Amino acid sequence: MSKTYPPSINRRQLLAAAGGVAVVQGASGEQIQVADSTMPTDPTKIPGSPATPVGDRSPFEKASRRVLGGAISTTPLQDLHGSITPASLHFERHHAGIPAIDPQNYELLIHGMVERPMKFSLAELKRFPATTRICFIECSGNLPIRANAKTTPQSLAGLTSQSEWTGVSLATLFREVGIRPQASWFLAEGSDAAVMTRSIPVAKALDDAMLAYAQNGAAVRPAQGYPVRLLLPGWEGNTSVKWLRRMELSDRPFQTREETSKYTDPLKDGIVRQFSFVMDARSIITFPAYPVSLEPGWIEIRGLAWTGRGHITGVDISTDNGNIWQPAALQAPILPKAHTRFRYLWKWDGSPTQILSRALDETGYLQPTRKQLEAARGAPQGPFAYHYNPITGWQIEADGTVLLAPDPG
Ligand SMILES: Nc1nc2c(c(=O)[nH]1)N[C@H]1C(S)=C(S)[C@@H](COP(=O)(O)O)O[C@H]1N2
Ligand SMILES: [Mo]
Repeated sequence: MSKTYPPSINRRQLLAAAGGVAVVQGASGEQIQVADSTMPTDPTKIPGSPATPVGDRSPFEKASRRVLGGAISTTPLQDLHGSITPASLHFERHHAGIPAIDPQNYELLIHGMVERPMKFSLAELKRFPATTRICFIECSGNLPIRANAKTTPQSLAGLTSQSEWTGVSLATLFREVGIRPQASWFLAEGSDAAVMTRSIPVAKALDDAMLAYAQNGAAVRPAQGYPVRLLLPGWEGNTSVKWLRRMELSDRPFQTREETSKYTDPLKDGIVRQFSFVMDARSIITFPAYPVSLEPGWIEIRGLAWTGRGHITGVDISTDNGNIWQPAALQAPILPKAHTRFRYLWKWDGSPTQILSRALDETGYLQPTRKQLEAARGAPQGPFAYHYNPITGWQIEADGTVLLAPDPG
């Protein structure tokens, strides 16, 4: 379904309205009186529906995840505002389905190189001092390489979502069990049928890792790891093990399937990168994007930028195929390891062009072009690539059609 922007009569052009008649400004500045279809309808005298224990969205709202083959669903980035992803639209990635876990029977074991191996119930975890933070989770495979021109932001980058997570910091739990000085890695194991396991450096645990039992103020959703998931802010989604059942401390990584046969990145000359945990800076313009179609005039270019290394410090926009770059405005609060919304006001004159965005983070890392990325890492292999974050953008045709930009160099 394609929508046209800007709409022919918009709020800005509405000068006055009274008694069902509105005065609007015509294309050449003249004032026109029209029957006012832009005014709200009269308040009804018929009482509306009653209060309910759990709310639903308006039946007119259609934003939805796109389900790909049952094990993946993507967030409709183009339909969201602000920076929080509603839990019901958080992307999903599970290797063997969503297990049904009764929180009454939930137990977490921490053992290995610790003074006091311990099991924690959910209620015990909730008794520890709580911590809350907003951050994104992004799958490291968040870019279909063979995307065609009719690709939406959701298809291009819908494997990233953001929540406010609440739980207990891993440092607190590791103090409780008394991790030994030699313990430098730990295994995180899920209780799903995939028994997802990853080795994580203890340094990350002591830095900012947490066990999350709440998402956007409510219990973590089943798809996101109910009742408890590991949360490693800024690191590839795969390491945030869901339905967490066990953590084992060790003095070395465990070399699990998910870090040997998968989640490694081929580099040039047959070398493979392992334990590439941190997500690099990336940005995406979510409006305008396929499938909207534009009319010449003022347009607010909107999108999201994020980096696993800390704060986004800038987003540059080019509206001329990458020749000139101008800074976009960033929406506060700008949080570390979090989706940051950007906006850029642009007057489209009707000529075909490409609009592009590139993110800059606090370490000075600038989102690379595809050529720069491939010069450093080699071309991606297979239909998906991990940690593949080149500059992307949108091609705007003379008739206002918006398509994925073929290759913004
Ligand atoms: N136990 C378990 N944890 C898991 C997975 C899984 O299949 N099983 N998938 C991982 C992958 S690949 C990603 S990208 C994130 C996705 O988190 P989400 O589904 O909450 O978006 O969870 C990770 N944690
Ligand atoms: Mo993933």
